[in-house]
Amino acid sequence: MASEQDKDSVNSDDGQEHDNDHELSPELLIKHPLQNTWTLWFYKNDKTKSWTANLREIISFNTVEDFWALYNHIELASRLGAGCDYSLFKEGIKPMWEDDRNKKGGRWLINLDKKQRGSCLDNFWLEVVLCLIGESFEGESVMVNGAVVNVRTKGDKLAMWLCETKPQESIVKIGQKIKNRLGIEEKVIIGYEVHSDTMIKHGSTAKIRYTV
Ligand code: MGP
Repeated sequence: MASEQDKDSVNSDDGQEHDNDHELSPELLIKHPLQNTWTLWFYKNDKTKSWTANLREIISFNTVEDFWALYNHIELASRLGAGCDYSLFKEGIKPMWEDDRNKKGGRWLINLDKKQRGSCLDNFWLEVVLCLIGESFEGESVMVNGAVVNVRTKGDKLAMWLCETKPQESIVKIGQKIKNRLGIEEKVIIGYEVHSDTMIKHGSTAKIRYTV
């Protein structure tokens, strides 16, 4: 007959007995929920296809643990090919101007110079993503739809997409928060563009509505 001690012990492959007495606390078993479910999208620059056909929905997550599992599994932005994008948006919002929740909105745009791919791009993108999933914009978080990183030979870009263009006060507050969180120097000015302007821009810059 097995003794009490035998019942609480497990023989592993190595023939040694391991104590099975301690149950894992719920804190270790339960994943930490995020306030929103987020979807990662990937854009691969294939010139034979349309912009929309190049955009792929990858996966959605709604816990801290699932976010880190995903983040650790995918390539860093700096290692993506030229012309590729990552987008992270609230579930149900497509990372495109045409989506109903983007239509009236715009983006805070951070243009990086070529040297910054090595020094800033990955840290900035991670910080932007953590701002999103951590709902770092307090009362203004509801205005935030998602963010995009564009990997481009001419200079990479990061953008935070918002659902509105007004009120100015809220938009500017979000812009300031991004600037602070990324540690962007005061003298570096970033601008807010409205998607309806970006769509019809000629050349590389659209009309800037607000700056911080
Ligand atoms: P881009 O990928 O945002 O920037 O837009 P890129 O490659 O740096 O180019 P630049 O023009 O800003 O210098 C490139 C092109 O992709 C746009 O001109 C559109 O043709 C297309 N495109 C980009 N976005 C974000 C959208 C979108 O939301 N909807 C559609 N239909 N096309 C888009």
